[in-house]
Amino acid sequence: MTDFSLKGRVALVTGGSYGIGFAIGKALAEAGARLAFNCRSQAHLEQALRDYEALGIEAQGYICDVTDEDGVGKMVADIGQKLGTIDILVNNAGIIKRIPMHEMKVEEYQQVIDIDLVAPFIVSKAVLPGMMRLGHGKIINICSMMSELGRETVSAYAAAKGGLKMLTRNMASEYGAYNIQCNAIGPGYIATPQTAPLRERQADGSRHPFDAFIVAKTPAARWGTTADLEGPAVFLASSASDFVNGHVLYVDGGILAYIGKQP
Ligand code: NAP
Ligand code: GCO
Repeated sequence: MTDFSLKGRVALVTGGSYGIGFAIGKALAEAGARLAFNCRSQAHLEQALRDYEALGIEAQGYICDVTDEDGVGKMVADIGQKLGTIDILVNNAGIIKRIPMHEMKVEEYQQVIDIDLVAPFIVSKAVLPGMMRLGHGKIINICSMMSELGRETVSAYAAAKGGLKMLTRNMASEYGAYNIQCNAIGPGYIATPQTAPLRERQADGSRHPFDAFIVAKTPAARWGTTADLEGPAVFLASSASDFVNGHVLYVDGGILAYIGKQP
């Protein structure tokens, strides 16, 4: 019988305080995993702990910037002490900066690359030895439509998410022999704080042009919700996906398959 249970597993979701990370953390915990998450803000951490508790989930929260290799190492060690060796890692923490490339500062480009591409390397590197000792592991990187497509103003983000797709494939190649599967989820356009600027009502009360654009580009004719990502995350975190490796599972309502509704 296919097993989607995560009972007895320890999961770390980076950026699990709200948005997609919170939903994935919730889903993994509801499937039986012991949950740890991190973020940078004390206020976000405290709110997330209350939110998880309201769902009956006892989560271990950490203030840790995923770009801080020493801090990540200390967090992974503390999780090992408190919950056990990490079996499941979701590299979810990420930012975007929407700036025309010719106006973007190198520091701004670098910050997006550091958080969205270098940090998944840092956190994965910290958890791999434990997974290798366990003889199993699941790493799920959160990619994007921008792992496949470009658009104006998101050069740093697209470069990072395109790189994250290939990091996923390379980790799958390098660690498959240890029974560690590394896959990615590629969300479409999901209603979270990160995309709120793209959905804001205009001064005259009309819909944001990008909002209407995305709905027309999506066969499902809607924005995704964080709940749409919960099942795919449990699948890739569970033994049901033990022979799935190096795959990017696009959860996009069909955007990548569709030329878009005729105007
Ligand atoms: P979000 O609402 O902005 O949430 C980002 C989360 O990451 C927050 O918990 C934030 O908490 C944390 N975070 C950001 N930088 C961090 C850092 N340096 N260290 C630790 N935690 C950090 O974003 P989201 O929409 O949920 O997106 C989550 C992931 O999905 C990102 O990788 C994003 O690129 C990707 N994605 C999003 C969409 C979408 O449409 N929303 C689609 C495809 C992919 P703090 O601010 O407290 O650190
Ligand atoms: C943007 C959006 C997208 C989404 C997501 C799509 O400005 O185009 O923020 O990048 O966040 O990555 O999959």
